[in-house]
Amino acid sequence: MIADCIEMDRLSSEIEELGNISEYPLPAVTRVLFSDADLRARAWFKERCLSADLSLHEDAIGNLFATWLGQDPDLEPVATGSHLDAIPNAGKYDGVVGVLGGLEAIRALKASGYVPRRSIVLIMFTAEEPTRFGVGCLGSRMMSGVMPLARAELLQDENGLGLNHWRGRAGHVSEMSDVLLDRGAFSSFVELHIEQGPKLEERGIDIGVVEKIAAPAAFRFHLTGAGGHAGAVLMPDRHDALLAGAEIALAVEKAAITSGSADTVATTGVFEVKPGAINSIPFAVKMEVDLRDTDMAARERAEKMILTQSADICTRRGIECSLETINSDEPAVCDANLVSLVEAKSLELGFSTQRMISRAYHDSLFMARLSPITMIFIPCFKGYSHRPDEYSSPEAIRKGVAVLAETLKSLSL
Ligand code: HGY
Ligand code: MN
Ligand code: MN
Ligand code: MN
Repeated sequence: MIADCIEMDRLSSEIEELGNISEYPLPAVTRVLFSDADLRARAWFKERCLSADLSLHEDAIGNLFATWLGQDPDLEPVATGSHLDAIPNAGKYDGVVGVLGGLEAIRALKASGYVPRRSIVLIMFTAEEPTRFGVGCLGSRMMSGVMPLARAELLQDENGLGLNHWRGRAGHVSEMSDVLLDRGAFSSFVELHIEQGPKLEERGIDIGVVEKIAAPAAFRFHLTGAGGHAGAVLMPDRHDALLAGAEIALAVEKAAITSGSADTVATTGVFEVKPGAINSIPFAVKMEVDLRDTDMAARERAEKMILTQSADICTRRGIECSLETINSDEPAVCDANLVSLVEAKSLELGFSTQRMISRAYHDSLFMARLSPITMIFIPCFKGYSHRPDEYSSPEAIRKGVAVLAETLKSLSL
């Protein structure tokens, strides 16, 4: 049995080892795109792939493709993968389970003596997290053409440094046009990931089979008020950017709650105030809003409400408001045959399964534009994620890896 060839001790120690490559003191993990920690993690992972006799290719922005060549290498390969970058103060499992678990699935298939007809490619995507440039899934977004090259060239981090600066510093100097892949570049893509929600653990379910992936829309507000002396300016004469931003943040929450869909979620995750002195009325706010739903109509209703309310708030308070849409993506529907295949493999292995939607976005959201996709979810502790106490047990991970290995075998026969 392939499952008997999974070496959980090795995989668990690799997850621990990778967890130690971080910009934050442990147990928090941070690996922002092309930071020193990210570069160390990438080098470490490439070593692991080479030890598993996989051939490596990196594209112009550092998407890494580790390939197990099949007997018929001209056929479109089967792909799996996820990300190793991590937002500030994150955990050890988000993305990592799909990358190291994918590597373990391939090693177990090799150890079982299986020889694939189609090549199997393990992808480590660049910048699934939005931290560096404010946009998530940069690697898969560019691979699938959702992010045109011209737009990617304009991206800048908070210090005004662009993608060319950072990719060059990481040694990726080939033509950026090599990132874009054609539809059909892969025969299918299956991503293993922690659920990042509490459902599987609460219900004691081993495997979540993802049918739909919620799509994010993200907005950046720049609010400009009058500022002034905290003692001298009377209340009726103020144009306080922070209070306008606070009202907008509450309007964001209300828009999600009243959208008519329980799956609409909205978060004001970035809120920067200037000048940041106790005796100075805030004259400027930068705020970023993340809005999601699998139901586009509900998401659009919430978006409309946010935009209308924020304009009213700023007019009433005499605040200048400039609004930028960072991204506004379509949800992804997973391929019904792949969903049934993952379900069947799970049941053959004696694991319980549940079909579900993904509230987090993933690289699968954009890989869906290149090939049929689905995702395999495993339970995580209380659904916690993007926090240092994120956790999935070795047994939960082993089950996910076993299902992934069997699925990759079926798809590469
Ligand atoms: O935000 C997300 O859904 C993903 O974890 N980057
Ligand atoms: Mn994440
Ligand atoms: Mn993730
Ligand atoms: Mn994700």
